[in-house]
Amino acid sequence: MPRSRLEELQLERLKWSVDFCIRNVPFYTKRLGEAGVTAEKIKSLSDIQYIPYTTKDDIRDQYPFGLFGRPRKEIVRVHASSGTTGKPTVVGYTRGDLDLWSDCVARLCAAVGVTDEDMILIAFGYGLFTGALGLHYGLEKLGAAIVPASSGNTKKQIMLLKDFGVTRLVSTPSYALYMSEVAREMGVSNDELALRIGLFGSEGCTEEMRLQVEKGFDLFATDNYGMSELMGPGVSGECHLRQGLHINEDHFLAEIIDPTTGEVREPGASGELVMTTLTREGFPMLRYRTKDITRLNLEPCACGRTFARMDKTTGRTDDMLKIRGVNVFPSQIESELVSMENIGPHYQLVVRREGFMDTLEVQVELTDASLLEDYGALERQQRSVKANLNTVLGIDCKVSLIEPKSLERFQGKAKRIIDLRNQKS
Ligand code: DLL
Repeated sequence: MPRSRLEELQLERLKWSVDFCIRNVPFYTKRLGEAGVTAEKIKSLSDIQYIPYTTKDDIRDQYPFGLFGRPRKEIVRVHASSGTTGKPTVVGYTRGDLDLWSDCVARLCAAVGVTDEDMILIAFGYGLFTGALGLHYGLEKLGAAIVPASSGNTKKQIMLLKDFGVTRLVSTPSYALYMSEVAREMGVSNDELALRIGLFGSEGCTEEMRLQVEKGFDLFATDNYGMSELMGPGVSGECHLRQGLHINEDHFLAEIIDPTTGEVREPGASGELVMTTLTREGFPMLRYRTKDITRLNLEPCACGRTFARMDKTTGRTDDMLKIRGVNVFPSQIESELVSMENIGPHYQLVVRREGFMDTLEVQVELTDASLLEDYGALERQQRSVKANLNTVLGIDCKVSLIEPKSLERFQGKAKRIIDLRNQKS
């Protein structure tokens, strides 16, 4: 669809969504009433700027079902995102929403070449998390054979990959990395597996880390983005060319804003992604602040798709560490660590408060334990990691090189930051 036609469709759907929210969600009736916004007043896509943002706090305040757009009778599924503190974010789906969700996911999976010939193992945890069931129904729509393994019991997963001739793997990139480690420990080589493509997502992964994941299983790794508040997976994903993640723009309207001032930025500028759902009924969202940092590219992709593409996210606004006044994104550290020799892709960041100063300790595994016996070599390695990080981050940090396989492995989203700043010592 040419962009001009797509934008007409988005405008039509934006008016529908605004009207739907005003009529069905008391929170929006009040919010939009106060802002003086009605569907009739929206004449162009840029008029979206008059709609106030919706935030995670707004969702929390309406816990559990206050933002649902349809009565309970019409809700046929509920999911929730875990959230590290407090109550989860609960989202609802009508039958129509589920149908559109599987369309959105199927579309993105087809874009990386999934067909009905594929045998696909889903190693996302089945449950309230949207990842597993979202991919499940999307892939089923394409006619692929699904192995709903869920996460955990990694040895069994490897056995299934091998015995079933699984061709595609669905998981977080960090779990795929761990699975490949376990496969080696079990003596299973990549030649014994039929894995060709990994459909990864749900967490950040730098290009450097992606290379490690690809090496682990000798496959082609693609990235999928989404969030429970908007639907789950199926919001955007890479095609086989991997030149950005195609946003399903007929269902979502994307904007980029300055995370500090809230001002809308021009396409091409980096900032916080704000999303509006255009077709959802169970849980419609107007201008939801995702906290994810990315950039939009409106140029058509060489694959022929005309939807805007977003860059792989570089982090979340709330992931950013402020160490002695300097902003540090974990992804910067990951890029640096993973591209250095002798140290492994597994790392952890520990932030502490010592006196009035914040300190950062970077713990990273050595790839080869024998280095631990050569004190001189170990010290040289440590100095070079420290110097590299210092140059990239502009702050001094402590570097601890540790034994291979000593850091925690993850079966879902990796948790690499340990922030001890608010703990009493
Ligand atoms: O993680 C939905 C999902 C499942 C997407 C499976 C893709 C595949 P939540 O648990 O609500 O939903 O977490 C959403 O995870 O705001 C991002 O910060 C992060 N995230 C999701 N996908 C990516 C990605 C699912 N590809 C939050 N790259 C989002 C970086 C991602 N971060």
